[in-house]
Amino acid sequence: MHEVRSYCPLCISKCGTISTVDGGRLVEVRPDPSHPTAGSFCAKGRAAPELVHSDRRLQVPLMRTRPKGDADPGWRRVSWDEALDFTASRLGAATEQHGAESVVFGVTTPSGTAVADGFGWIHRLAHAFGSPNVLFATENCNWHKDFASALTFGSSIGVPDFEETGCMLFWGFNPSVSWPAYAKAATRARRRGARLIVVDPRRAGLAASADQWLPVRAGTDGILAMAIAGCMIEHGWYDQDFIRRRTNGPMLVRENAGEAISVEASTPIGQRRALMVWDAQRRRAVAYDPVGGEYLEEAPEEPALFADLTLQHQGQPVRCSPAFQQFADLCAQYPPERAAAICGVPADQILETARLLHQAGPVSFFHWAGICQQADATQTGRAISLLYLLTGCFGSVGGNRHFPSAPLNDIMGFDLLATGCLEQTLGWSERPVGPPAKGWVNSNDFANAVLHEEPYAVKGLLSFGANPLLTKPNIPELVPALCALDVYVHCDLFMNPTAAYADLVLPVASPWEREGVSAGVQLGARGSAWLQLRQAVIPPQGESRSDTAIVFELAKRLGLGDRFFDGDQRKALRHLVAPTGIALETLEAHPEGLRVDRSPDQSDALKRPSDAPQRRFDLYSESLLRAGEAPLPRFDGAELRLSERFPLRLTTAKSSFFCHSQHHALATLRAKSTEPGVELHPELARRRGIENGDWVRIETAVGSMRARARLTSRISADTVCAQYGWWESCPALDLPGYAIDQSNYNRLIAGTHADRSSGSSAMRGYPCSVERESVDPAPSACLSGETSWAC
Ligand SMILES: Nc1nc2c(c(=O)[nH]1)N[C@H]1C(S)=C(S)[C@@H](COP(=O)(O)OP(=O)(O)OC[C@H]3O[C@@H](n4cnc5c(=O)[nH]c(N)nc54)[C@H](O)[C@@H]3O)O[C@H]1N2
Ligand SMILES: Nc1nc2c(c(=O)[nH]1)N[C@H]1C(S)=C(S)[C@@H](COP(=O)(O)OP(=O)(O)OC[C@H]3O[C@@H](n4cnc5c(=O)[nH]c(N)nc54)[C@H](O)[C@@H]3O)O[C@H]1N2
Ligand code: SF4
Ligand SMILES: [Mo]
Repeated sequence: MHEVRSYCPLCISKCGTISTVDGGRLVEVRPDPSHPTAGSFCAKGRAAPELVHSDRRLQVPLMRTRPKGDADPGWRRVSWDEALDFTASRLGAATEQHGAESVVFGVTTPSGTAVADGFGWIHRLAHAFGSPNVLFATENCNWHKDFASALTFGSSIGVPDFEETGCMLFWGFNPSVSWPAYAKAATRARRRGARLIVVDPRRAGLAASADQWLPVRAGTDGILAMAIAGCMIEHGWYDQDFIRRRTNGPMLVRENAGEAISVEASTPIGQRRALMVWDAQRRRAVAYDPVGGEYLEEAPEEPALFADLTLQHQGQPVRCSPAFQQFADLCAQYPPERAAAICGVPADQILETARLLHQAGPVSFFHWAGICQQADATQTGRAISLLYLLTGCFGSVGGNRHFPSAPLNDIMGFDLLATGCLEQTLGWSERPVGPPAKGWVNSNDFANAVLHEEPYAVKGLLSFGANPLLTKPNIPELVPALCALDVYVHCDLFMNPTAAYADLVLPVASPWEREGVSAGVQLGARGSAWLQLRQAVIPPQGESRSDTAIVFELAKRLGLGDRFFDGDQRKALRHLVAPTGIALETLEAHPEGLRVDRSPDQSDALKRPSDAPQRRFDLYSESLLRAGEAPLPRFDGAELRLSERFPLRLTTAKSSFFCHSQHHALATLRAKSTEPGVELHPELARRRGIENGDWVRIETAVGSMRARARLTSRISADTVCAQYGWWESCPALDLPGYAIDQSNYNRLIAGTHADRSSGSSAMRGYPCSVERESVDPAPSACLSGETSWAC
């Protein structure tokens, strides 16, 4: 029996752990209090031995022998050689006939699985292969906090400086469930007096003791953010100096958020496009060079934030005003009372929240999936970001910051794509500033390309995890698309309803059977600089192999070995950590991790606009304007409308005991949450004749699901919060599974209701109805879930 210090890789929290191994078996995983995650932990981490030694683990490669859609796929055990040869030759054939982009590579989420270990290599394989297309749930997951935030900040939203913050704003983010290390850090901040504001239709987690819990009606967040921002502006509760100096708020823009007024000007390094700012004292417009970050004539003492102007521009009179004023005007459309009627948050709370943000700083903030799954996700994220700009705290002590992390080599392999190839990504032409800009494809575009060859044919899918039939909204198109593929290879620890459509399923080693590198846990200076090599503590179960090993083997067979260190994973690992200056052997000798502080010249801080003094934050987004979107947040009717038939707002949230559609077969976890549940307010339930524990049917215009009613007054009265991800049975507890059209939340959502700029689907705020089921759903053949896959 021995113990190994490590971290749990099952979710974003990456809690420090100590694993106990006995006779080749993982017997216990417990928290490591000395790790930067400070002893955070959860039931899933504790259940890791059950996951690792589950008798449902895939043990050998399985080849389909019967047609897709047949209830019995007729899985045949094949050797790895046969499996890898099959994969390489079928992917090769698709490329020969239809081009490399006809093969899509899939990947599950690194925030809710351990696929982070292979994430970079999987992308590298796609790119070396010549396909830009990676099917990845980013648009509903991390896009808006990590990438769409660049539309405002030029970077991700960064991390809250928990140690110094005066006030935390959590918007559609419940770390008590989704990121225990953050919940712990936030709780510590609370103990030393930091204030907390939570915007969530449910009073979940830390919201229970927040200074302000804003019970927003699901899907109406953008308007709420504008209303709070409006109060701050009206009362002067914002950092005017920051807006003047650090944002493009003073830039003059044609009225109604048209183009910025620009002129060609000569700068120290040549002719460049300059923007104009109004100097109120001298009553004249002054040119400003946005690239150089300086005024091209005498800088105004106080650049105007408000001014209604008519300027002569290119010989024409042009009506314009500072971008900030136009933002203020848009906010003023939502005075607290009006916003209260739309969002369900009382007007006095909107005002109090504005006051708190002004008085209790420095303010830090975080938003996540509550925002990322809305029909207006990009504009909503922008509205929250602009509200945050008003506090003036981005990048400063106690605000949101980018702490340096250990530098790793970039292995994603974008440089391997031929010129023009990335632009071929499915969805690029519709969403040039969205996930396709990084090669990430959503399930709508994937299904469309398979079924209709638009914009070109897709014939192959090689997926590393993921279960889109339970996690994506367009199941009616996805099922036929999966059936229509020439080749679908799925690599996973477990069989799942999506993998059941594969031609070949490959067994993946669990994270306790393989290595992984973590470059930081996004917690303060110490946590961000924490570099840790997670070592395998037991051998791969059965014939399973790590994702990375599968990638490296396939690369060799595809003739791409030279891009993958000729299959030498150890060399690859050395390459990955080389920029840290720390030898692999040193990392191995420190399984608990070590802090890697970078000298300033190593720091990539200057690459981050938030830290580069000359770069201004984009209060007004020219990138969105160029992409045909609103450069200042607007919410003109894109939100989903309620109706008499569907008068309630449907939403969803993560479970403490499961990640998405995983883990439901693990007895200790399933025992804590036995059936798909739906949270309802008692008042709403009473009106519908629903009692606690009743089965209810939730219905939308496109589908329905069954769930068990859980009455709670900790939810906004007309929001319905149902669980997702239910399919798997748990024989150990004699609990059933569910067919994909039975208790599948995502059957309730139309794939077409999506954010224009990111493609995020409207899984939050969807119009629905709820009725009591007259009869309890009897266990039926299809309740076995796992075996009834029909095409
Ligand atoms: N236990 C567990 N942890 C996980 C995961 C998991 O599946 N299980 N998944 C990981 C992944 S991939 C992700 S992306 C993160 C996500 O982490 P979070 O964003 O924290 O997760 P969610 O629970 O989806 O959403 C957060 C909150 O948004 C609220 N919400 C719902 N609708 C709305 C709305 O319309 N507006 C607002 N303002 N709030 C709303 C929900 O009630 C919920 O409390 O969690 C990661 N961690
Ligand atoms: N209704 C609703 N739908 C949602 C969400 C929601 O909040 N509500 N959240 C969305 C979000 S934020 C996300 S990120 C997506 C997630 O969507 P998916 O990526 O489809 O996630 P999972 O359902 O967790 O499926 C993960 C699969 O990958 C496998 N797996 C786990 N670890 C590994 C590994 O290391 N390697 C390999 N090869 N496989 C592995 C698991 O066994 C499982 O089969 O779901 C989205 N869907
Ligand atoms: S929160 Fe749970 S699942 Fe996530 S890393 Fe920590 S122990 Fe693992
Ligand atoms: Mo996610």
